[in-house]
Amino acid sequence: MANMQGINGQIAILGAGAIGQLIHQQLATQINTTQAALKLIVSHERFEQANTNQQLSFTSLDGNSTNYHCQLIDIASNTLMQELAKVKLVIVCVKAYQVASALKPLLAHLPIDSHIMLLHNGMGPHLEVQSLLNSSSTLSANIGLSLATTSQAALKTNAFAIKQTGNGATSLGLFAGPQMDGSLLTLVSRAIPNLMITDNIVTALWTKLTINCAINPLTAIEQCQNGQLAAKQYQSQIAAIIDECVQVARADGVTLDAQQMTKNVAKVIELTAANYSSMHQDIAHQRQTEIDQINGYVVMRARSTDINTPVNQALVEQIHQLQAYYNAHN
Ligand code: KPL
Repeated sequence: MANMQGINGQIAILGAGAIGQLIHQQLATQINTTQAALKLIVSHERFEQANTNQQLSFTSLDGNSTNYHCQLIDIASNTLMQELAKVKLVIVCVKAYQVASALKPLLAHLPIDSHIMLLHNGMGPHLEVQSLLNSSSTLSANIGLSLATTSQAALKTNAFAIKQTGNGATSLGLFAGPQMDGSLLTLVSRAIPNLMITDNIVTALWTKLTINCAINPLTAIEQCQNGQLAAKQYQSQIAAIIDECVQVARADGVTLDAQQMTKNVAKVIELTAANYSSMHQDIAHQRQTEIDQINGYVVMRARSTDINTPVNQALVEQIHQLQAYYNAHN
């Protein structure tokens, strides 16, 4: 258990989705919770569903379930500002399209020596948050920004219960501003299994983005598990998606090897064969997807270059059409 005397401040996780709850559980096992150092900031609707003494339920990969206490904070509560004044690290685990709007109202209340860590699928919100930090006030400009990407996976079985479904690696690195406090970084490294600290987090994000570009929209459109993409019929489309990603990444200053990326995508398809991708699940449940922060990010970054991205563009359009269809029928 980490020595909380050495940790000057508190950790707040923003977002109680599957990954938010997973990271909460992993940190909770490292922190002496009687010192109330770990909080979970949730939407007002989610808070209303909770008890004053809410328990979270966690089922591990080997099927063992545990319940543990969690201190919830309502994002719309009057006490939020006082709570934020004590926070030294905010781990943002909301959907990619919610990151900037969820963080914006919190920024002015965070201490100047605090740190933000983004952990979500896709890319783009890091640029929005960086510009929010630079434009909001001189104080916010001192807040450090780290980015993380994870191959861990979890499924929400109800509002306050998750089941872990995958235990891959997580990469974490500083993107802008001062580095995270050393004791917090040690705690996060101990809590999250297979965590790699990298000084090139943007390359790690582009690598994961390319994997998501190849797998997520195709599984959503074909309504299939990840494993079905191993079939021969998808290989030329997957190769074309990867090729466009590699070209745009290069224009962004990131070198990815197309052959290696093809192997990585095939490996993830194999390792997660029985899983339904997050975009498949979003489409199946008629929710907003992260398409604009996945293939849409590649298309957007290509616009200022002479690189064409017709394959990623077509996937963005197909997913937009599916979303528009159910939005119009709900
Ligand atoms: O990250 C994923 C997702 O579903 O969003 C992959 C790697 C495709 C695993 O399902």
